[in-house]
Amino acid sequence: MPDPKPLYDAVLTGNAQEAKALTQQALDEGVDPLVLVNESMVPAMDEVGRRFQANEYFVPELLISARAMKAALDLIRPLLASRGNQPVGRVAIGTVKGDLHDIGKNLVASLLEGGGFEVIDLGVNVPPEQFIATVKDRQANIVAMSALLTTTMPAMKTTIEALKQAGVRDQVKVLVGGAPITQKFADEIGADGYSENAVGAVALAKQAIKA
Ligand code: B12
Repeated sequence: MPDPKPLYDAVLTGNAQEAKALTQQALDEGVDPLVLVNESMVPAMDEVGRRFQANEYFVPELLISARAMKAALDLIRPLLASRGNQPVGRVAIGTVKGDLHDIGKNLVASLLEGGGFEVIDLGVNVPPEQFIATVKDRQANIVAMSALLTTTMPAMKTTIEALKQAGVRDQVKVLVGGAPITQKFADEIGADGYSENAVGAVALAKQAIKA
């Protein structure tokens, strides 16, 4: 394992070119892509969040760090996806209505692909109707929702209610996640599963398919 600090610093300071180059170099040296995610990239975004909260970083800094994270993730995503074998289930994943954060959602989507799932990524700001249409038209058997804002957490509940109204709630397992989400909240809104990270999301999805 190379020193995690240079990639951490590149994401933290929003140096996308450097983040990409360091990621490519590490991958060429045979470093496990998940090590890069877990030891450099996610901790860097955590520090970005801390600085934002402490008024040391503002939205432009958030954006350039997110861009650097995305540049590095773009190199990692295909490698995670190619780890899978047979499709084990079909997941409709999206960040809920009103919420534009997609870094965690993209990570979950990549690992699910790596875990052998077919992933239909609906993107960000996804209204309930779009989840419902995907369940109906594409026979998704898992709905995975991400939310990063406390103000958009209720959209998860709204989506579950809408799935019920549309008569498709029983056809799917609903998984939820994102920094402000807790197991307690997941239970309260009637979700089938919650995980605090992307690795756990894959285990959860596999369990959900079996149940
Ligand atoms: C990057 C970022 C942004 C970027 C997003 C870029 C992008 N393309 O995503 C930009 C600059 C656009 C942004 C905008 C805003 N942001 Co912002 N942002 C962040 C930041 C720094 C990092 C988020 C992140 O990517 N984390 C890294 C990923 C890997 O972690 P994650 O998303 O939690 O995902 C992991 C798990 O949660 C889990 N997971 C995630 N989804 C799912 C789904 C399932 C099904 C499962 C099982 C698991 C799972 O697995 C993931 C991997 O392990 C956070 C602070 C933080 N540390 O969380 C603030 C933060 C989320 N933002 C915040 C705010 C306030 C905003 C704005 C309102 C700012 C503004 N005034 O404009 C806007 C809102 C825009 C909108 N409508 O969505 C606040 C939210 C506060 C709150 N209580 O709601 C935070 C917490 C910052 C803070 N400390 O104040 N933001």
